[in-house]
Amino acid sequence: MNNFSCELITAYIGLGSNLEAPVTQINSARLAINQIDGVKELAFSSLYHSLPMGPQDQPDYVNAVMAITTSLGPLALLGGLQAIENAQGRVRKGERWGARTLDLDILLYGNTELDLPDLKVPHSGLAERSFVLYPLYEIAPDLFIPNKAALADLVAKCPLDGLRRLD
Ligand code: ROI
Repeated sequence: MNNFSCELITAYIGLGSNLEAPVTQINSARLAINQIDGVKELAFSSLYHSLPMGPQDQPDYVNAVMAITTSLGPLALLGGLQAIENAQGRVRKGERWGARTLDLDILLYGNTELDLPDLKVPHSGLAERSFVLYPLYEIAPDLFIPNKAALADLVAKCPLDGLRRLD
C-alpha cells in the first residue's frame, strides 16, 4: 500500500427493525449507510419478514442484508452504523434482546476475525439466525464464513423459522 491507494474491504451488514414502520426504517438506513464517507453499496437483499428471536412479547421483524465496500476500519464502520441507529431513534434500554427501531450489525468484515469488547466478527449469532443467513445467501451464495463453514452449508442446516420474503 502507498499514500495514494487504500485497501477496500467487502463487508456485510445485517439490518433489522420491529418498531415504528420497520420497512421505512430499513429503507432509510440503507440510504444513510450510503451516505457514510468511505462506504459504497455493492448489493442489497430482499426485505424479509421474520418472527422474533428472543422474547416473544414483541412485534415481528423486518430484516435484510447489505453488502458494501469500505475504506473504513471495522471500528470506524461500527461508529458510523451506531450513529445511524441513534439518529433513527434507537433507545438502548437494559433489556437484552428487546424490540428496536433499528439494529445494524457488522456480520462480516472481509475475512477478518475480531473479538473486541464492542465488536465480534464474524457476528456470533450468525449460524443460528435464519433472518441473517437467508438474505446473506441471496446476495452472496458463494461466501465462506471465516473459521466456520461455507454459507451454503450453514443455510442448509438452518430452519426457516417462519422467515419469508416480503413482496
Ligand atoms: N429477531 C428477528 N427475527 N430479527 C432480528 O433482527 C432480531 N434482532 C435481535 C433479536 C432481539 C435477537 N431478535 C431478532 O437483536
